Amino acid sequence: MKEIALLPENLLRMPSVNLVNDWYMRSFQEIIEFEKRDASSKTLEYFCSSLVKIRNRHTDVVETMAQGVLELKESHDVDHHIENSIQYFLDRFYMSRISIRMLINQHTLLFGGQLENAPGPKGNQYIGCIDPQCDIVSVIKDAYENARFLCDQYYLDSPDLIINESSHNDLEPERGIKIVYVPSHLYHMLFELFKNSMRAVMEYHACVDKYPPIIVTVSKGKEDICLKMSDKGGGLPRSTMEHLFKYMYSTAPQPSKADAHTVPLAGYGYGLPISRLYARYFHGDIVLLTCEGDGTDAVIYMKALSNEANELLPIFNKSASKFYRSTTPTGDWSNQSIVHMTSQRQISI
Ligand code: W6P
Repeated sequence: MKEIALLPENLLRMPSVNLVNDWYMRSFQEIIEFEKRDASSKTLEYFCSSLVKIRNRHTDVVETMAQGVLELKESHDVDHHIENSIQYFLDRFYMSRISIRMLINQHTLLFGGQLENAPGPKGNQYIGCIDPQCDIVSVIKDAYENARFLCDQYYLDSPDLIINESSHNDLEPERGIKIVYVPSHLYHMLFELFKNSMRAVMEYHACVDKYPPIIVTVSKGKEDICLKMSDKGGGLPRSTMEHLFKYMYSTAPQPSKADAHTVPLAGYGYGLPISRLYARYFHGDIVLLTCEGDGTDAVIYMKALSNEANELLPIFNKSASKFYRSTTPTGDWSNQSIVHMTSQRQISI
């Protein structure tokens, strides 16, 4: 909330941004109420139902902030500095939202008494929304099938999927790579990448009715688990690549929810930048490599060792607030090692 207050003034005045700010104010007030209470079972029950209410209140935060950015673009000139501030803010804001929603999900699943930590589909013992034995290939197939359904509806056909598994660790079996992960996060990233790849393949090969398959290679090394999705969708010019993860660039009027089913693969939206945040949240990443005239490789990196896959969180401090006045990269993430990758200068507080 302190960081929202540092946003460019023009953006702060937009009605949608105000609405989001009000949601946060109300939720914060509701949460600090619990400071006064004792830890009776009645309080715990009420705490759970408050969390559910807060989660529902904040369901449309991403769309509403996007609307706010759109309102700004339509009413004001947006210079580089403002665009930078918005990119910086939204990355941190959505990352913070991912982590808070993860905590709310954990709490309500573990203490809400709905599921009683029931075994997952294959008898797996989920811990809240974490699957300690997340089967990567089945998440890939699930995301592919659902993206293909949309692709078939829109283009009346879809590219096939080929999955290759390879393990560079001789001690590991070649098939069935498992990982401690939140399957819904992995699904979100894969679904987004599949939609982009499918659209590219269908548009690029529109004249011939034979479509090259999308090939996903899953590999496990000592440090990383890598999921490489290769399409032959003709790629993109290198100059457009840098924009794919930008919120300002991706902000176009969204199709209304009512026509969502008629334009299923439309627009990049916020899908790519938010997918990359999901990957980075557990110290992974998403990287795109494109060859114009051929196709695109998208790689999801995940940490192979679960003890390295802890949360990466934005923190609010003097360095963070400085950013909104200068565009110098500053050390304002909870994990300092990320600073080495993003800037030469490291500023400590
Ligand atoms: C494209 C553009 C793109 C973005 C993200 C993932 C895959 C692809 N393929 O042509």
